[in-house]
Amino acid sequence: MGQLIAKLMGIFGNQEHKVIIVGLDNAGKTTILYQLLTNEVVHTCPTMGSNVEEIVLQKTHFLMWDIGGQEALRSTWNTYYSNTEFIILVIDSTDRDRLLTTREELYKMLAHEALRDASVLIFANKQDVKDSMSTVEISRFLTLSAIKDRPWHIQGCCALTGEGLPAGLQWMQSRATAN
Ligand SMILES: Nc1nc2c(ncn2[C@@H]2O[C@H](COP(=O)(O)OP(=O)(O)OP(=O)(O)O)[C@@H](O)[C@H]2O)c(=O)[nH]1
Ligand SMILES: [Mg+2]
Repeated sequence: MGQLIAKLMGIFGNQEHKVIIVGLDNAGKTTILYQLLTNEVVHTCPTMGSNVEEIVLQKTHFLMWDIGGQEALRSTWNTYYSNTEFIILVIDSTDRDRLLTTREELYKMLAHEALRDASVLIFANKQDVKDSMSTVEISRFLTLSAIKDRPWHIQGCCALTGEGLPAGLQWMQSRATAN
């Protein structure tokens, strides 16, 4: 019965897709979440726990969990993993020094059993800043082309203006309805 309801909800587009927004502190995760929700820049403080909001695009419902990225909080990310369909990895494209740390966090997540079926959207944020790393540069460093076991997509964006965010959301929406 539960499965039938889930299927019918899927047909009518009301199924909720769980998304986790992860990435190092200061990457812009919370700014992205509220830019997507309100089309405005909100004043943020470092997230200590998480924020959760529902975002609907063309009848596709995403339940978005924005999780604090400070080092001490990263070990708690796995408590959010169950039933996750999409990982949004947010990268501060100006933060060359910590791209290696981001890479390590990415591959740790990809190896986690609970995220085995999750697709990955990478937002290369802060593209408005001069000399920020391009999506090509980031893709190479993260060796994204080696990820063969799941769909992934990288999108440059600026959370302050919202540029690039709809395109990323659109990619998730097309993946969500393809399944
Ligand atoms: N220039 C620029 N600044 C941005 C952009 N996105 C976010 N910021 C700024 O980056 C800072 C951190 O943004 P947050 O959204 O709080 O970062 P976070 O990833 O949620 O950080 P934690 O909650 O600590 O994990 C804020 O001062 C934002 O205004 C962007 O696209 N460009
Ligand atoms: Mg935050």
